[in-house]
Amino acid sequence: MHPFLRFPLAPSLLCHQLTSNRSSQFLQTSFITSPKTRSAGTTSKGIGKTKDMSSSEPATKKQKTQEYVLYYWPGIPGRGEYVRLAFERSGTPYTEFNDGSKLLGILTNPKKVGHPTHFAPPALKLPSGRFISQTPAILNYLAPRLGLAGEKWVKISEKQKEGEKVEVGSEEYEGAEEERSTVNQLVLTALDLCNETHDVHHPVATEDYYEDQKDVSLRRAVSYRKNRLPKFLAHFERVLDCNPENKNGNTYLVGSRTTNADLVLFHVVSGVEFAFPIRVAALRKSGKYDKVFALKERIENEGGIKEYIESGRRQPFSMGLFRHYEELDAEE
Ligand SMILES: N[C@@H](CCC(=O)N[C@@H](CS)C(=O)NCC(=O)O)C(=O)O
Repeated sequence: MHPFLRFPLAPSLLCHQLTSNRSSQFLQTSFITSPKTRSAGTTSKGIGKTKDMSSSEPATKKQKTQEYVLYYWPGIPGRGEYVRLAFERSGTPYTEFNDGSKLLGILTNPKKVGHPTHFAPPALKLPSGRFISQTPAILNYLAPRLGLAGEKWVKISEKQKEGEKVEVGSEEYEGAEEERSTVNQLVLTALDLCNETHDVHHPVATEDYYEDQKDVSLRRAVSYRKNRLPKFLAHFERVLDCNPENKNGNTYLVGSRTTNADLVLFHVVSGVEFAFPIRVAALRKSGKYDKVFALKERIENEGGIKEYIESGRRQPFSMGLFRHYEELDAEE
């Protein structure tokens, strides 16, 4: 039976995890029968209020909220996780709307979200009521506001707090924008790796089952393991290596502080390690990508992220973007 017909209540594509894998019945069931809301719990920083939004109607575009609301599917970290990490690292309050039965209906309805409507989650509702979708667009918006766009934007924000103006077009402003664009560039490359990792298990059609494209998937996995994954890791290793601020052993992709680029790479490498544990162990052992793995370990232990992981609120990888299929993994 066509996957869409099996889940008439479900939107056509749920990050490809709900409709495209025969072995993810638990996700399918939980989506249809009990749409859950995952709201961030309380942490030591007091972020992520435990507001249950599952039964409440989402605010419309005209209603202003006090805080950011992340609209994303329930049950998987997915691409929503990249947005969560930015909030968690910076200690920024946010809540989530995770009612899978309403999500696409809201995001595609101009009466709910205004212009433009949205293709797919994640989407972020800003305190103004405006919605933004596309993971990198959301991150690029948040970066200067959350101190994750690099040192130069942090300095500007500090000045602004003191009431000092930094003019658009000034050397300082342009320098900060350039740095922010560099962060965005690296975010996009890390997300390319995320997308390619996903495409290994869905190389033909996102709406079809993995089992129905397994032959191509097995071929794609060889190329991914041998060529693509090492190429991406080598790229990031080089970036870490040539950052002059890393001379003392630091592992920042940009400058000398954590940016969205570090957070996204951290999550992608974690996901790749979940999906391809044997291959990643071999790549680790090669010693060629030590800085990339050191970055991952650094972020795991950084303020905000450490507490987030320890809180148990960080959802485990399962059958979302990053999936583990034994037959796709090998040492080389
Ligand atoms: N490029 C978009 C991709 C968004 C996306 O693929 N979202 C998934 C969930 S992670 C989805 O629900 N897709 C539905 C679809 O592609 O129809 C982004 O980075 O946000």
